[in-house]
Amino acid sequence: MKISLAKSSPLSQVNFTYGVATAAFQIEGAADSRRACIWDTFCATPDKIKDKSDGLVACDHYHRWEEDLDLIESLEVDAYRFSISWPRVITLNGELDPQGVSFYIKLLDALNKKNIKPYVTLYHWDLPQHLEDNGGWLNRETAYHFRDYVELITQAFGDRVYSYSTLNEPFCSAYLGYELGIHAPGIVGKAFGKQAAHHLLLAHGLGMQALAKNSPNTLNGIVLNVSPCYPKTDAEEDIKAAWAADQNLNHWYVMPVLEGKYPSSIDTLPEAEMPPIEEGDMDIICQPMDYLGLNYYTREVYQATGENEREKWVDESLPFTDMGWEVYPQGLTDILLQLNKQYTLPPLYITENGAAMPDTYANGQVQDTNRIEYFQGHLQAVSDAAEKGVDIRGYFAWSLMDNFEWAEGYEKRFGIVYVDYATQQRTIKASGLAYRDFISRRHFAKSA
Ligand code: IFM
Repeated sequence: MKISLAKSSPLSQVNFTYGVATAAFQIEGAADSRRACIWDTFCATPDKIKDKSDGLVACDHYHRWEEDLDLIESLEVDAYRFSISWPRVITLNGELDPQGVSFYIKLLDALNKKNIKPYVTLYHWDLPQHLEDNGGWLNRETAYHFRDYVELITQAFGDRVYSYSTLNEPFCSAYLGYELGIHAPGIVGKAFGKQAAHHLLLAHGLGMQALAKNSPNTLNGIVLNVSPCYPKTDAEEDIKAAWAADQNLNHWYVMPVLEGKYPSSIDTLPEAEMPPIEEGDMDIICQPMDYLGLNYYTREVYQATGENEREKWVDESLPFTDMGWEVYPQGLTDILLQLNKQYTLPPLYITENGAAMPDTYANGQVQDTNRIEYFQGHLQAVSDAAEKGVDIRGYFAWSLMDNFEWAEGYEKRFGIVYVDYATQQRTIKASGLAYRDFISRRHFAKSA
């Protein structure tokens, strides 16, 4: 099965960037050569991770990075998006750790040598544990520690990076980590979620300022997870429920970074849940950005269950991924069009899109046709939005390889490369081959 788009699609043009993405904690392992982060602590807490696993070894990428880079090169992608482990590069005293920094410098140099553009995420959820011990994202100071880390690491990396993003999915860090407590650090409380979110957004703004100063020539932005929120019915209560979810998930992050204010749903918050906004914060949060990265996996449908209460509804007739998420490509077109209508957007990148599927490895192969269909549908959805005028410059498949899927452990496989965790052998799945062929046909079109 092939992935294909019309030759006339904006996504078929040679200057459209295709990549694969990963994150440090999910693939690196080698925990003994860095300081602890909140996910180490969370994994060591009973009953937090479904398969009781952890990130100590993961895909052992720290030791196998050269092999992994060859794999990335063989996929013929233009770009590789990966994150820096903050606790690997910064010591307890806030200084650069030469060993940690040298790991990433080698990686960056090798990527540049192979002509693969490095898209570097500065924070993908692995907060140093010593900062959590001091309050983590509930403590305003953490935003300033982030800025200091960005200052130092950008100086160390020099001109090796093509693009930086400050944070990956602050909604998940704040909501899953500090409100629901199902991600690290496992804190529960409505007010905590909004407090953490505000400090994460502040960290983004301070990080952008540091990037503008130290790295003005890279593409600098943020990566947000977005899902369109639909009402289950036309009933007023369901429409309100979907609106509230949309404000909380999408606009709570998009609006501050682009317009320097929280959405109007802030007026519905009880005093105790108000974010701790200090004078000047919103101006810091709203910095000029070279791009906005959007991660999309599925849509959300809501029905009201009471005054200001809602629950998610799923359409059982749709296909589902192994995460139990509806496969709904139209949602990606919808959210891109909605955001484009409401905001003056910088150029967009789809920085993550992909699916966990119940893969089976047999005779040296993984025939993941369902994942190929997922990519086909979603690439077409991006193309549809681009044809309607949304400025989208790139697409990254999540993920390069199977890895540690947070609270789900290793049982959910998002990779286009299969990882046998017992031997660490990597095998390109049928979806990886299809993605490679799709990308290379476009390159071929260039030279033909
Ligand atoms: O694995 C995660 C990733 O770390 C962040 N975005 C969503 C992915 C799938 O759940």
